[in-house]
Amino acid sequence: MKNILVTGGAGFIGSNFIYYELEKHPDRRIVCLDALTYAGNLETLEKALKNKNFRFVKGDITDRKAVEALFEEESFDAVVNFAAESHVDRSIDEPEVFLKTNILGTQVLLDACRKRNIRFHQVSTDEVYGDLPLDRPDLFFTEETPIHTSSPYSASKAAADLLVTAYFRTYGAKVTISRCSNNYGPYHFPEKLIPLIIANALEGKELPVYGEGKNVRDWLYVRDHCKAIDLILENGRLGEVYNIGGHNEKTNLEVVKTVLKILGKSEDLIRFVKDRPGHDMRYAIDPTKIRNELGWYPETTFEEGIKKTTQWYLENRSWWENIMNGDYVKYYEKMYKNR
Ligand code: NAD
Ligand code: TDX
Repeated sequence: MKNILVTGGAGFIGSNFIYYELEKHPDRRIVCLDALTYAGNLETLEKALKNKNFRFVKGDITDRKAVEALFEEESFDAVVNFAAESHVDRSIDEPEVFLKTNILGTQVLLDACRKRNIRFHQVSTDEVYGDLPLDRPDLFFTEETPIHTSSPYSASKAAADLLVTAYFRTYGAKVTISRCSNNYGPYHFPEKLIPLIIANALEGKELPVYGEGKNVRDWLYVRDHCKAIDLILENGRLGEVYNIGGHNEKTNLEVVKTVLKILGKSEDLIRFVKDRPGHDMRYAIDPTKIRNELGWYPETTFEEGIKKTTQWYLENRSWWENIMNGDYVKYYEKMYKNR
């Protein structure tokens, strides 16, 4: 595969994937299409923009004309779709844009791919399976677990997944889907739990923990997710779903306390606040299929990954401060004003 379109590459996981690909496949060209919504940050791609094998295009995946024009201009071998509205709390307040981007945007990309017989990979989430009870630690999500969504976010992701498999069955589109558990690592937008806790703790601000902090998430270091997608793109079976997760289950309170310990900050900063409506209790992935079929395994334990991540936020303070103070939105203008 020589030329890959990565949508949503100015966000958290997409940008990590771009860096992974540029490093792992130096002969590969990566084009990033990103609308630069509040969650997109071109500063994240600063190093990639210096690489001759990388091109950034500002554009919306729901804009059929713009997407078609890009596909006519470029000759893609594959598309990896990260572009999405991704924050559950925002989906509860304003669901509509989630339906538009996550479902209709996926359809636009699927149409562009199936017309040209281009390989398409959909980056989905374990949240499409709903949640598991806390008192059944023996239960895990497999690829056969029924779709059972809780939030407008997860419902929109599930709808997109169903569309992807429908395009496989009806049109023979060359598709795969991955469903990963919670990621953490560099370039994670500080509205999500881990980066929010690190940033707030460093600024001596309160740390909001929803409910009693007993909800469990299955954390995966972002680079391990990128490695899995790369493997699926190379060797995944068409029409298949692959679950991705590394058996790193932690309660939210455990995560918050771990971060505080690494930073040497006091637990007095913790504030228990009103719970998220419909809050999923526990996510836990069974990754047997991807391990057996593609030889994937996670390389970073939670203990190592959370230390590396905290260190990254300490060393890249201006990256998240620019987000907190809103300056990051000026980066695109600055970069492109003379072009
Ligand atoms: P993110 O919110 O950090 O990034 C999303 C990116 O998509 C941003 O750069 C944004 O500008 C872009 N975007 C949004 N709407 C767009 C549109 N209409 N057209 C073009 N670009 C648009 O998200 P993330 O955490 O990196 O998640 C990436 C993908 O991975 C999502 O599809 C998400 O559902 C999935 N996922 C995330 C996690 C996680 O823990 N973060 C876990 C599993 C799956
Ligand atoms: O301030 C907070 N306090 C808190 O207790 C925030 C932002 C979150 N939480 C809790 C809610 C969750 O139980 O922490 C947990 C993690 O929350 P988020 O970081 O918002 O992630 P989550 O809702 O689990 O969803 C994430 O993982 C799956 C991503 O945002 C999704 O895009 C992905 O699909």
